[in-house]
Amino acid sequence: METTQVRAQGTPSGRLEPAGLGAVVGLATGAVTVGAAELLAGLGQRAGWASGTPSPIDAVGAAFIDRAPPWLKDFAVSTFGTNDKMALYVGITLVLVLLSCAMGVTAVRSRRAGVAVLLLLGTVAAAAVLSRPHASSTDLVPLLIGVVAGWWLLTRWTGRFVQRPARTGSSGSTVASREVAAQGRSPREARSVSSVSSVSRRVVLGSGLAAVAAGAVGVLVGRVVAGSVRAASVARDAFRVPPVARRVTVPAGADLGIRGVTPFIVPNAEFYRIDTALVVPQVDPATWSLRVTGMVEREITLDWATLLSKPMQEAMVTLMCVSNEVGGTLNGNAVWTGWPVRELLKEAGVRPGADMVLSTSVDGFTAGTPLEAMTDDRSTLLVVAQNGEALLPEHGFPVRLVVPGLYGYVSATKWVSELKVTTFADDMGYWTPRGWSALGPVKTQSRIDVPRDGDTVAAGTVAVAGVAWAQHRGISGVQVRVDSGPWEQARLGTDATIDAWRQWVYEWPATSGRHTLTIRAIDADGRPETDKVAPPAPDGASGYHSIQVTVS
Ligand SMILES: Nc1nc2c(c(=O)[nH]1)N[C@H]1C(S)=C(S)[C@@H](COP(=O)(O)O)O[C@H]1N2
Ligand SMILES: [Mo]
Repeated sequence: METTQVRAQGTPSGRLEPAGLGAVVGLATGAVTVGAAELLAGLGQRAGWASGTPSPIDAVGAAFIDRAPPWLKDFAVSTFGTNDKMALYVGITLVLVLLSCAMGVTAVRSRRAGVAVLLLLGTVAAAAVLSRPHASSTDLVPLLIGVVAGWWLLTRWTGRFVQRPARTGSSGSTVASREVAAQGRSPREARSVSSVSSVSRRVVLGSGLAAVAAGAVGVLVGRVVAGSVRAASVARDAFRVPPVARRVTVPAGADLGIRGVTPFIVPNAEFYRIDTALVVPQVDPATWSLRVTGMVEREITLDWATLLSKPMQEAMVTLMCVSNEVGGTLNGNAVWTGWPVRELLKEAGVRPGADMVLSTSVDGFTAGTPLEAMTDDRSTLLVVAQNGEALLPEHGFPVRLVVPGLYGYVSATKWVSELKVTTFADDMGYWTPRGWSALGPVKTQSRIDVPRDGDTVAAGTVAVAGVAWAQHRGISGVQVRVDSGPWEQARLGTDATIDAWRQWVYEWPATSGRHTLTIRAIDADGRPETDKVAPPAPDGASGYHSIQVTVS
């Protein structure tokens, strides 16, 4: 009977080897498990019963990021830049595909061992889900259901497509083993593996593909549903920037208007993004609050309405990532609107002995900022708007910190939910135990935006231009050196504030040949940036930015 069916569906030789069958069964199982879990996780986030990170992919990815050594973060950011999260997703997918195949191949040999692999992977994912901030046991429900679905499929398929070796000698000649024997293999070989039953390759591949497709749809729908958590996006759309008591304006000539140079004010949609959040936290301002805790006279809980009722200020501040390589673009300048943190700390009353404020994000990220930078007269703000618009979700909606003069990893907490007044002796920000310096003042640096490294330009006057920064100290000069010639002064854009970068341009009389262009910035105290070459870790890259161009 089965033989006829097979012949009718495909060529007699159209069967899968046990390994191939195992791979298909494994992929199908993996896809159904993950697809079901991701779909339910998305629904759970949308419906609001999930409190932490119910998506096993996101939980494993986030747990991985938290455990990644500094060199790996460095490598990821320098290789993939702000696409580092996409790279992680691709990596997770590849690993899942490999592990699923291995699980299936195991299951074809021993169903029990296959199920054991599935349960082991499920346990690892469960541990990741439970390790995320705000995790609750309900976050495990999607994964549990996914694993049960996978278990069912794995058992059913290995039962259907794989014939167990018979227990007694007499019934050893199953349909399948006769089939395999008919294929020219010895009966011994047919008995040694749990033999593959006579289902055509087409049936197996067809149902395998259907399962993988169903799993992929589950993942996609789950992500779309989770990404559109309504309360947060509705509130963001409805947000109007509150009236501002102190405004800043961009002085004429701050932007030199040179093609190819980073705009003096970077549009929000183009602003660099760096964070450990694999999934952008969706924070509903109605439920958001900021707690001030630790070494204070009185703890304060600040809600959204109260924050918006405070006298708001604008400040122009260039944000800067410590992972930026020399010549890199992990920085951006914007006008931020917010309420000064020192006013909030004044209300709370800082107790003597404190020297640090540990800010915490809803996703568990923390930054340790020197207390001084939060209480002195600089424009350290609890920010609600960037360039006159609500913060984008990926830049910290509804509220983030911006502190002039410090790298983002020790200051610029997005989705901020707590400020703990404490000491460097007692507390550490997220990156400090991961190999980064506890203190992160921005280093004086400069970058050539045009021409680009490797460009060919025409002889004559060439505009060499870019940006220079020394946040909270200010830039007083930029110098350009052609090959090993003398340092020449570049022309600077108008100074807006010591907290922002300055554009610069040097009209280079370019002569034909290959040339090296090197620049250095001078801060407002007259100190040139260091030529000492250093990698980003532990406290920021340094060394002159230099490019090669050919003049034709
Ligand atoms: N919650 C949270 N805030 C964070 C981070 C983070 O990982 N999580 N990264 C910091 C770092 S390292 C930088 S450089 C800035 C980047 O801010 P942006 O993404 O708005 O440019 O955010 C800071 N705030
Ligand atoms: Mo950063």
